[in-house]
Amino acid sequence: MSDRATVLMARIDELAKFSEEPHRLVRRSLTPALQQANDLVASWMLAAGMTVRQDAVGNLVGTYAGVAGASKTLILGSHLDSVRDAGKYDGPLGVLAALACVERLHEEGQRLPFAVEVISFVDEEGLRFRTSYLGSSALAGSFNPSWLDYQDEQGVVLADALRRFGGDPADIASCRRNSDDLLGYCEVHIEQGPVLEAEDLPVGVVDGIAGQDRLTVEFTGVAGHAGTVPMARRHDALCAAAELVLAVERTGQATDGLVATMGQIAAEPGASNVIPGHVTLSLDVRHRDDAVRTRAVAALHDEATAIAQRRGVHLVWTSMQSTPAVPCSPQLIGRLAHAIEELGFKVQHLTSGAGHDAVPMASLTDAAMLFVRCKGGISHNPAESVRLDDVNVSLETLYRFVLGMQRDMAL
Ligand code: HGY
Ligand code: MN
Ligand code: MN
Repeated sequence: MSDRATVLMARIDELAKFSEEPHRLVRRSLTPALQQANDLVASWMLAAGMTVRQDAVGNLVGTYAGVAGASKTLILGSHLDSVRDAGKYDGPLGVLAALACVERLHEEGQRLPFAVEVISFVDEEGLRFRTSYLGSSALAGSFNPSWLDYQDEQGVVLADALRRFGGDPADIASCRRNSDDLLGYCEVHIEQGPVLEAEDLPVGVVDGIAGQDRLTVEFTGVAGHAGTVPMARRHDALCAAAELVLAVERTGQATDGLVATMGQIAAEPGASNVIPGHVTLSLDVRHRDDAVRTRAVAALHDEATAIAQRRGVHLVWTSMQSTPAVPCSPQLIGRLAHAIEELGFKVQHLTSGAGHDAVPMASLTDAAMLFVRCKGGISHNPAESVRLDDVNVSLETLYRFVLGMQRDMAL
């Protein structure tokens, strides 16, 4: 067992201390907590012989130069932002695995015929502004300028948060990368599912990533006195929302391979003796087949419209972001599979229901993901955990994958 895995696990614990809340891990994008995490990772990058910068959209970018004249770059990375009450491996495992790979190259005095970049993308989860992939979208050229006007729960506008973070909303175009300059992108990530544990395998290769729609749904009814408005005369926005939540669950259950979730809800004015006049919900719909997902979203919109009409409330249905399902690169999948076989493990292929920065990156360059077994498949939960020996296998796999890129370039 290399002590790189042990070092990585200790670093995971150090990063987990950077949170916006004292008793649970919440590290939203463009916050001081994320800056602290970026600064610590940047110090490790510098010690590994990398140059370090934060780009205009807030991505942390470490570069390990190739041999003189190297013109291409292999990007490795993941994200350091988190969901609310998060586990500590979702994202940081990938950033630190990429860093460990470069540290090994540096310690062995290796320079490759290409540069290796380690990127911690600024907002993969989308917790703060409800749009995921802000950082990787900027690299891919798919950053939507309208996102700059999005506000967080405290009313902070994304553009202002970005400026405070040291970014430059007017210069996001400078983050865009040229596909011709890239060899590919590879991300190590916890599986966040049960397959590797069921197969008793440490790692697996991702064939494709499901598409997802993220929406905001608002019902506006009539606030009123809980003690005086007769039930038959109410336009209760929360009851309308409750009907939709169960309709979303029914649609997910009835459609093979579809997952649909309403994870956030806010009822206003939020008093026990006031009939809720306004409710805002989030809606997250995913499937590996874009047509199935699109049909499901349309059907749920129809259902929400019917509920609103029946209850005499007003509906606002807003798509925040829609990202297609993406296949991973067969070539890079093959390289990851080869590295796994060299280590003596069966190659397990997986589809990812979770979204990742590899989604926008797949529109820019060949993209691949290596999944690492996680206990019970649990994620987006403080109980998230991985085994040291599995982390060790992932580091060895990634290192062999990177050297394999060199070998193939020499051919
Ligand atoms: O929501 C997701 O799939 C990822 O965790 N951002
Ligand atoms: Mn993640
Ligand atoms: Mn996540």
